[in-house]
Amino acid sequence: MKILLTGFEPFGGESINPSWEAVRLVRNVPEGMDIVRLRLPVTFAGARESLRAAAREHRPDVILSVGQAGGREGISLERIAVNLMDARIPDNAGFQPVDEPLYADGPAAYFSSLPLRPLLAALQEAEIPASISNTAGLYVCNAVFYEAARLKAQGKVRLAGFIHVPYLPGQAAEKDAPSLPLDRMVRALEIVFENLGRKG
Ligand code: PCA
Repeated sequence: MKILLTGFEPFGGESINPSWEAVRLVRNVPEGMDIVRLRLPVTFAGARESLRAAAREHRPDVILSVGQAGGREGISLERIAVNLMDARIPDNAGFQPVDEPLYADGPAAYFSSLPLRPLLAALQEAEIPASISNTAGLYVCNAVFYEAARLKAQGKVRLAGFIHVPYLPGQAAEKDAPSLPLDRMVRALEIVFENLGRKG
């Protein structure tokens, strides 16, 4: 089974993005899983295009994308990708869309095709703070999630999902924000891979 696993470059004044740090450190995956890692830019156009190009090139069975959601407490298993861009801050290319659809002809939203409940149970079993989230925001992460879900809807991949991770302790220190150590994030991703075959 081939997995396209994506993380993001830093944005919003940060010098690190925990999503990419976790993605690059994932090691212990089930036998037969082949992981292709991709670091996406935090730009609406660039991230969407890179994801589509990587899907064309590698033909993955599964697309799992990971992003930073500063301020959140634990791992967020995202449930819904919305057909809208509404940016509170400009992306890394200076683009700041307000209330623009991703696809004029696309459905309002797609659901994650990951087995969210079993994944949540497995994360809780491992004592990793986690929850199912009903919004991935309307920024670049949501746009990437929508692209992946669209590929799934078109039958080009079997599963498409998105996970947000909190700040790392070093990022959170000055902000009085919650955080999660990197090794817990890496383990969370490994647990997701171990449980991908479960029925949601
Ligand atoms: N988080 C942003 C974009 C990149 C990232 O890591 C988001 O939640 O949209």
